[in-house]
Amino acid sequence: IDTGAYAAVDLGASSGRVMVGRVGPDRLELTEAHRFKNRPVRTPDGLRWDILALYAGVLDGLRAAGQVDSVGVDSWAVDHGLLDADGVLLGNPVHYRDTRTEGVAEQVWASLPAGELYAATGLQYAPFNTLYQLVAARGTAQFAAARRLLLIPDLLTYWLTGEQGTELTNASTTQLIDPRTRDWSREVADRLGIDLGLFAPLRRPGDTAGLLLPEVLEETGLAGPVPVTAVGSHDTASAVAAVPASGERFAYICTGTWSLAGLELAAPVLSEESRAANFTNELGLDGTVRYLRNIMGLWLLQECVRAWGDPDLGELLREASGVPALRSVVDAGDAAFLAPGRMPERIAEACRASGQPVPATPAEVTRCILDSLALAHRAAVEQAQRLAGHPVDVVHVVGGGTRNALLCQLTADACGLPVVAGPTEAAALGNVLVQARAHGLVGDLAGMRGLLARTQSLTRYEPRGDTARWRAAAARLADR
Ligand code: LFR
Repeated sequence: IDTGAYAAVDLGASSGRVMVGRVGPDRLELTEAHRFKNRPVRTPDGLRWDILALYAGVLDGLRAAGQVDSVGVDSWAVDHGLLDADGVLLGNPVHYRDTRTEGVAEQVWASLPAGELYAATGLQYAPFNTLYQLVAARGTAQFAAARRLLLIPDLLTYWLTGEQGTELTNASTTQLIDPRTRDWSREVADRLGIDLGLFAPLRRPGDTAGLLLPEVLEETGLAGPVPVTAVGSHDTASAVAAVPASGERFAYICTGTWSLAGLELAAPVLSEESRAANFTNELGLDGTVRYLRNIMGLWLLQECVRAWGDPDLGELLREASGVPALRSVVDAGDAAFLAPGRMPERIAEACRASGQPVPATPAEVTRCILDSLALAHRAAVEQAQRLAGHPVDVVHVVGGGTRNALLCQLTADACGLPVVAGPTEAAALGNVLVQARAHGLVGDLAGMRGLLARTQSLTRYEPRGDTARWRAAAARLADR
């Protein structure tokens, strides 16, 4: 056989989808079988993922997908479910934007200084890293009853197959993995009193995770056996795998709710300078390191659009393109924008506090957000090259933000580099390609990328002059 069909379950912060990828020697086609909303729920206990609704969406999607050769699951990182001694889920997984981790990092650093933690794990500071979530959960009745922790894709894989594992790329976002050995950091776990026995054994992209259970086959109408293949289960790992680059001199920006901007490296960068710049060393496919920075991304715009009662996005972007550039910018890397709610007000406050004109209309706020994102992209791409000693000639933009032509053009302008935008469904494509590879249909990472470059539609944006203006704006922002 020289073609295969693979179902990619790809869960994002605002929607989930099940895509079917058909792969052959010169063929890579992706169709959407099912898309469903991911609607987090605020209860008196905090912000929670509606995991059963997500799982129901996965089952509906597999039914709609029809017969496939394998299934792979990816989602956002760090979050997890806790299971009791019988393997039963203890409550709804906590959302990484929940406030329970406020102040926890400082508490952790008192026993394990931030510098040592970075040297051991290479992970950027983010309040929601699994490590801080675990420390926040300590002392709760739920945590006392927990015998196993499964990251979101691993939890869904467990429900689909009955098998427990911890996929490596996503495990690297827990802040309990040493990026040099690509294995658990016993030292960090011991010093913080975290029992690594909570975690199921590591598995790597390409490993077989199990077979769909009889009740899943019945529910979805699929004929067994259907294997579930471990993929880069961190959505960003799958998206980076699907960057259609050739060679090594490229930066990438995975856009969506977040912008994840950086480089693919052969080894982690664990310097103090890198820590101060808040770059992370997450693990990618085939021994690679995803050296990148988390930028708030289109979350800023999504939250404004929600506050404005969902106006037409196309119209809003058209108007925003007519607003003068760089009038006011905010730090799109600032964790102050992490929590949901009141986003237009919070952006206005940030502009006022820094003595800039306060954007008034939705078009002005939108322009402020896109200029700010472009500047944050510029800073990340520029600093990553410097800190890693790894120069680039092109910036690949993948993910949902590729649909936003204004953002792509502004990113090219700000970086002073050509932007190649696409594919949009990068995470699903990376997921599919790792499954296809496990079944012998594509070669190494370079082979996967070659296939993407030949089959996917990509748009190129050349930088438009005026780099001095962006440089000056970047310097202003850095000085604040
Ligand atoms: C993107 C992403 C980022 C991660 C954030 C929270 O979807 O996976 O890589 O930092 O979500 O999990």
